[in-house]
Amino acid sequence: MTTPDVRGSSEELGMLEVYGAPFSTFTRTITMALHHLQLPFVFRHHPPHSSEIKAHNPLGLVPVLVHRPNPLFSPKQTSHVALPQIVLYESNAIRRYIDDALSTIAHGKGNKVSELNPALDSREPQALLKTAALRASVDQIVSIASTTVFTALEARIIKVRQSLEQNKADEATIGVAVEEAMEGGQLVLDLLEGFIKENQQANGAHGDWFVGDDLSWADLYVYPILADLKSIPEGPKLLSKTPLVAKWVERMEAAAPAKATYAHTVPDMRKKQGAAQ
Ligand SMILES: N[C@@H](CCC(=O)N[C@@H](CS)C(=O)NCC(=O)O)C(=O)O
Repeated sequence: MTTPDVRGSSEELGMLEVYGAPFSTFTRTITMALHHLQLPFVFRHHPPHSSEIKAHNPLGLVPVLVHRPNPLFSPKQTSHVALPQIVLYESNAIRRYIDDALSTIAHGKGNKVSELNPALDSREPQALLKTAALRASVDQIVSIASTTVFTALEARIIKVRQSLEQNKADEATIGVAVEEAMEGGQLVLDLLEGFIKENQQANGAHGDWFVGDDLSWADLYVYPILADLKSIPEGPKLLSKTPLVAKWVERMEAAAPAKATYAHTVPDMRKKQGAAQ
């Protein structure tokens, strides 16, 4: 995973650190968002439950975001009152902080990047309802990705295969071990296919994303899981039945935030190890 040059930190932003592991899908969601917003951060590579993570998150889970609004090295510190360091864990809390604080700073810096939520249009009731529903759809997919999709694909298929491979199990054994979970995997991919289809029907050529006409948190929560899925033999089998999702994965993997966060992910490590794809 690339670490943008810390000298890119600005006085308005201070210093951002993400503690986590590149193989962690929740970590990748957050680092992809920061890359998209062109906000420089330092990546602190530590596995879940390590002492470095537990020092910030009693649950030991990654990612953790640390924001020092007034870094000691800031050459032009104007405030005499040092702002407290902000430590956040649970990607959803980090997401809110990025939306409410960091995204605003990114736009203040003149970064030409889109927001990660559809804008709320409150000029008239109909527009308000429509745009509020779109924003709620982003939250709906984020919630589904964090629970149902993560469990069905990451916990029941990807992690099972990875751990059996580590124990030198043969393909037949792995096939039997994940067989039952394949049906659940297909169900969640069908669900995701339905979201993209619905968005394409609503937005035509612009419906290439999960919600609305641009990249949103919905895409950033689903993508790391599907990137992992695509890198194991079960992935192409499942994705061949959901062509819209398969195309969306291709579009996402070609985008800058996915490329910037690829190193040391599950797909990267499998490729380097020559593991079954
Ligand atoms: N609800 C948490 C979930 C974070 C999470 O489960 N992270 C995984 C890595 S993707 C982890 O730390 N796993 C270690 C464990 O479950 O013990 C969030 O949204 O941040």
